[in-house]
Amino acid sequence: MKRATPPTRKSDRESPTAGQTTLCVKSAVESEPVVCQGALELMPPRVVPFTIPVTLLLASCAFATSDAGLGEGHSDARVRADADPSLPVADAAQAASPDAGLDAAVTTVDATPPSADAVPAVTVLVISEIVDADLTGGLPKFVELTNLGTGTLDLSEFSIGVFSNGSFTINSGASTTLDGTLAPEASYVVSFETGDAAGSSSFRTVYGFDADHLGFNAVINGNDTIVLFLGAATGNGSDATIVDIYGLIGTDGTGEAWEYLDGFATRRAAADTPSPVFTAGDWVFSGVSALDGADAPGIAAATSPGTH
Ligand SMILES: [Ca+2]
Ligand SMILES: [Ca+2]
Ligand SMILES: [Ca+2]
Repeated sequence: MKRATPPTRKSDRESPTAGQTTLCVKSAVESEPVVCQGALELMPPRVVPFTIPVTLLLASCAFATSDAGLGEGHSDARVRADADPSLPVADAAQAASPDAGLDAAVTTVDATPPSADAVPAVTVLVISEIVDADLTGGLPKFVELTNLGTGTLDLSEFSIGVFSNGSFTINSGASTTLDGTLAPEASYVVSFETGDAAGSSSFRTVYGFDADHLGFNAVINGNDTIVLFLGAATGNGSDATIVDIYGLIGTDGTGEAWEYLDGFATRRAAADTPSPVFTAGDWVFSGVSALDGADAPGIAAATSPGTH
């Protein structure tokens, strides 16, 4: 007896042919995994069929509403030349319902926002020294940055945010953008001295020169976390990328190994890679009160702004 041939959906019947770069996005049964099917044409004449979970490609595809030649519920998608299969899903809802949001003639789905691993490879800017001394006003206070890469950096792309006393949000609500450029192996000093100015500051009294960046409020005093961002950050800093960090966000440094009250911390030379995760072993700590009562020459001898 002749057996009935089970019905097949159009996309199941169609075999990829040479010259096609079409992906068929199936949505007939919600419980079924959504896949892209099609063929990549390798200049002639080889054709390599493939089946890829669409969840890996949605972030990289440009979708069009053209259903020509396709059944109801199908859409035409073309792989962009710069498609990167490693990109995560941009919108889980879109993955669950492939036709959602396809009203426009062409909809490009953006990739997820930048994260820590999106920092350009050339960015090797690190926090290299933290100082909170003990002259009047608890000064000088500074953060030193060092370019450990091989290219000159545009510092206007970076900012510093302070998370005070265990806070989860940036002091004063926003990070402070830097300025100027920084050559390879050079260091840049940010002075935290309220009201300081070129030629006049506790920093200059101690070291004999001005810091590269003046005017930060004196908001660090030993228990505060300092974050170097790529981009300008607000709130909890999630709108920018953490390049490097000293301390832990949400942790009061009092009593922690990294506390620098009336003291300092110096990054080890071997710790030559910025990281959004703080590693205490990357640092040498003076310990609390190491600069208690130290005069200007004593502070200058123990610390080294501008040199890593
Ligand atoms: Ca101090
Ligand atoms: Ca503090
Ligand atoms: Ca230094």
